[in-house]
Amino acid sequence: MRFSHLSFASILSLSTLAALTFGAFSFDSHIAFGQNANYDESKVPQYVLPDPLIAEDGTKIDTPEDWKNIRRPEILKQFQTEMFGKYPEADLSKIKFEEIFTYDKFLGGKATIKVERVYFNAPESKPKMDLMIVVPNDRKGAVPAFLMPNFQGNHTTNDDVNIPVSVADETIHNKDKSPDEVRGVAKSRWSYERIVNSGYAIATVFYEEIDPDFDDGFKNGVHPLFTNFDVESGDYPATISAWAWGLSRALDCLETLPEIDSKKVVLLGHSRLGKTALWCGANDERFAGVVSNNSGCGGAALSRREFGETVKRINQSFPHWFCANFHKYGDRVNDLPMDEHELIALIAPRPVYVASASEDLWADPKGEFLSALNADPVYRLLGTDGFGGVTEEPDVDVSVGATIRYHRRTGKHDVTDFDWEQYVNFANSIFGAQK
Ligand code: GTR
Repeated sequence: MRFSHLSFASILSLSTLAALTFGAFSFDSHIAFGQNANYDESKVPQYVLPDPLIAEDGTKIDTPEDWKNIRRPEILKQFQTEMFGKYPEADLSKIKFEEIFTYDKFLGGKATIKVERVYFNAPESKPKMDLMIVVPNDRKGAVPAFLMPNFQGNHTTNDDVNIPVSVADETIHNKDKSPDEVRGVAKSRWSYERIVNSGYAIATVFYEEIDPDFDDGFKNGVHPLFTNFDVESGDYPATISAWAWGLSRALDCLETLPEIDSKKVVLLGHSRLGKTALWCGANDERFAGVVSNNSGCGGAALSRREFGETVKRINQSFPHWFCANFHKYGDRVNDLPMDEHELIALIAPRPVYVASASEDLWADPKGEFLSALNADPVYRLLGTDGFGGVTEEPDVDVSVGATIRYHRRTGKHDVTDFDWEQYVNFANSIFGAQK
């Protein structure tokens, strides 16, 4: 089956364009949005998406076995070779965990915070990351958990002064601010009360502790530890691959904690970390579910639509996120052997949630929806109910789908309590309600 954007075409309203002009900036986005980008649906080029169920040799894939043995490895290889680079390899015997902090009075005594320091190259003290875990105190046994990396440090996710400061050695965020100035600044993105009251744990880590978010030729962070890294190759593990690998190590750590049911961990990421969550979930099949929050270009949004942020633009702005081979596709996205619906398909049959925001046109909400839709045939082949019969973009603030879910929240590029309400429901649909 071939898909074209034409069947889903719609014209953006003037009010949406106005919202874009004035509303699409967020603090963790450090380039000016929108310049020279296309936001006109009628100017989306015609394209044909690669069919996830046709193998490179033209064979139709029509059994779960052929998906698993033939097509899935092909698509995974395409993403590794042409986009994110190889998935990192390193000596995992060097990874060590050390509990450095516990505090059982979080949220007025409802939850315990634990911080596990993850050394990536023990006995060296660096690089390292501090994984903060929030666990409900009224749990009866091991609880399911969310894992969501943060943009500015663990202490920015809540006002509680007891939360230890986590700071990367090199960072683009809050370089000139003291930890106390930024404590709690991102708290609106962290619905700890809702999560804990619903019976879930949540773990978080400052993403720049894994790999700093700037282009230094891959010398800092965890890159020196990768045994399959060669900067001369076109498919070296770039920075998104490094962050993804770090999140896999966070899951290794969660596996050692008796209070966490580590077979029930949902990986969640926002924006560049939404791209990371999808890529990590595609490679690391231990994650029970994946949530892409406003991941946009290089995440859930179809590259071939060239709406909002494009492959060309993202490679210019963030050359370190993707491997060198991806940079070749700026002016020829139709030559990509894959598109982003297939990144979602790599997560199948595990549940996946794609979330957009109505004013976040830079991330192309429609392109994110179409990825979810076009991953459906793979989910169905694997015996799930896929997108649950959804074919049209839903109204704003309505969560739709089944094993693949989607919503377009009213508002900007962000993570809000509305989003969290949907993610807790999503986790309940996978694991059963915890309360
Ligand atoms: C923007 C970038 C997006 C998105 C965002 C973010 O600057 O263009 O791809 O990742 O940053 O991470 O907040």
